Amino acid sequence: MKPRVSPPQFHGRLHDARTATSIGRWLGPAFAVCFLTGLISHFTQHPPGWLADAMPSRPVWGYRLTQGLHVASGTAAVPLLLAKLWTVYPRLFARPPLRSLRHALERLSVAVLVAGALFELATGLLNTAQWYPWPFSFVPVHYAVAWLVTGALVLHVAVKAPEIKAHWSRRSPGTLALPAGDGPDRRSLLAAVTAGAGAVTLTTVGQSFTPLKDLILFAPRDPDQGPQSLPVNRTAVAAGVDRFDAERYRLVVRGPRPFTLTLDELRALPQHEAELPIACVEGWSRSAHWTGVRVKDLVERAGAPAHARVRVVSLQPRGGYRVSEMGHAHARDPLTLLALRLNGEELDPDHGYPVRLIAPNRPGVLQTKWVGRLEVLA
Ligand SMILES: Nc1nc2c(c(=O)[nH]1)N[C@H]1C(S)=C(S)[C@@H](COP(=O)(O)O)O[C@H]1N2
Ligand SMILES: [Mo]
Repeated sequence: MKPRVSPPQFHGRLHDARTATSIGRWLGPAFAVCFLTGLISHFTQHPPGWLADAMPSRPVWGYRLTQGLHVASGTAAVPLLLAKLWTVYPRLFARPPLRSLRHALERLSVAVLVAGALFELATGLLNTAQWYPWPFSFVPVHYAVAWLVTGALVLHVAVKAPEIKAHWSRRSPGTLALPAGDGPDRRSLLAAVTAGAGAVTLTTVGQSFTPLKDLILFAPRDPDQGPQSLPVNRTAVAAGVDRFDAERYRLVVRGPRPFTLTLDELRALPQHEAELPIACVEGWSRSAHWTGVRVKDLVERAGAPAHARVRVVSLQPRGGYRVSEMGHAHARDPLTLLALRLNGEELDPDHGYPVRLIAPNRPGVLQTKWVGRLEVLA
């Protein structure tokens, strides 16, 4: 390719379309996986009406896998994106800056792509660290910008298709014409980028893929840390439910045949066990052993029709996660429990004492703690 855009200060042979394509080979799929798993997460948490009734409760590990992939692909994309930006940054100084309307539009779309991609990776990464140093609400903004980035990315790939095609295969005709030494340089750069992406993945993915948890170096969460070997996002004190009176506690079940249960009555009901993960949207996940009452038994006793949705309301006075809803697949799944015990002990206050919801294939944000009420929805 003719170096049409590089002013003389950029001699680097690696600032070229071939290197950009080689990195894009990985960066593109990382963004695609991140976007698709992000969509899954979004629609799991905010399903439109028709979808709410269709959300499957199996496989048990479904959300853990997709959210683990979301955070892992986003994390791996950080070194890939930085390398890609390094490769193409001389184009920032292209002269003349705008050659035509088409060129102007192309530059604008790349600007949107770069700004949006940096924004998504930065906010996502800070979110995994539970740090929200911005004045807007993370979820809707992260979601909206994801569409912007994906649109700009599709446009970018379409515009660059001829160059991508020319450089995609490992031995394109151009290779032989390159100056000696270029091949090894490029290979070294790509090896370093691959090693960087691999290293950040291996040292963080253990936060959700627990077989690799001993390799965790940079992950904000150690899945072992926390009461009863399970991490906590919001503690009982932070949620304002720490002054709890077991004598006065009642589980209220609303439905065609409403009833209430004391804590002792809950304990006296048939208890069931389930091995289920908490899969937090922030990227950590941990499996645990839960014991409790089946939600199915409670809603059937309340006279719920087979396809009824169920709302779970916490004792927590305020906060975004005090209420969650589930479709009939979750409500009727034998593994969906109002758990009273965790790993063989009564729930720790921070895990939702006296009862918390635990259901298969469900994001952590919807595993409501300190449950005070179940409502069968018409
Ligand atoms: N009432 C209530 N339930 C809640 C939350 C909350 O803030 N309030 N946080 C949710 C989030 S984000 C997660 S990841 C899980 C964490 O459960 P754990 O603290 O027992 O691990 O609880 C969920 N249940
Ligand atoms: Mo979470």
